[in-house]
Amino acid sequence: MVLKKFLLAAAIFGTSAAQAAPLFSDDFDTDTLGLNAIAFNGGWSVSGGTVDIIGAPGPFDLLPGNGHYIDLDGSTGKAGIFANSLDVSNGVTYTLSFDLAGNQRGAGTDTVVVNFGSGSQTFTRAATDGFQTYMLSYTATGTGKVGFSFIDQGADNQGALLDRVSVTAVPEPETYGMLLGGLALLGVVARRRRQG
Ligand SMILES: [Ca+2]
Ligand SMILES: [Ca+2]
Ligand SMILES: [Ca+2]
Repeated sequence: MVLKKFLLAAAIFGTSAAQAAPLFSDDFDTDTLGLNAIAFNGGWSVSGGTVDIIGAPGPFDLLPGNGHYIDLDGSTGKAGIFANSLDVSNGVTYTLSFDLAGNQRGAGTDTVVVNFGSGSQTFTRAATDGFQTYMLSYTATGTGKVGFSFIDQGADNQGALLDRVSVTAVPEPETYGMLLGGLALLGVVARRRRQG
C-alpha cells in the first residue's frame, strides 16, 4: 500500500518535472564554426544579413568555456535576422531564455531586438559584458508555429554574442496543484515509513 502511494506520488511528480523540460534547446556546440554561416542545427535561419558561428577552437574564441556561440553581426557589414520557431498551444505561456554577451572586441555597445510571438524586447550589452541569461515570455493566442528571433542592430561586423537558447512552457496553476499534491503524498509516505 505504502509502495503503491509512493509510486503514485512519484508518477505525479515525474509528470510535472517533465513539463518543465525545455521544448527547444540549443547551445550551438554541434554547429560547424564559420563566418557568414548559413547551415545551423536546430532549425535556425538567417535573413537580411549575416551572423557568424564562433568559439573554440578558432581565432574567435572570445569567451572561452562556452563551446560555440553566435556573433549576431556577421562579416558582411549587416547583421542578420537570426530566427527560429516552435509549435505552441493556445493559452499556454512560454518562456524564451537566452544568454547574451557583449562583442568582446571594443566595438561599443550592441543593441539586440528579441522577438517572441507578438512580443518584442530590446537588450543592450556593452563590449566587455560577459554572458548573462535573459528571459522573454509569450502567451500563445493560437495553436501552431510561433517564431522567435534575435536581431543585432549593428553594422560593424562585431555583434553581441548569443548562446544557450531555450524555450520552456510555464506550468499552468493546476500543474502546480498536482505537484504540491505529489509532494504532500511523498511527505505522508515518508512519515508512515518512519512510523512503521
Ligand atoms: Ca555554446
Ligand atoms: Ca562578426
Ligand atoms: Ca556591433
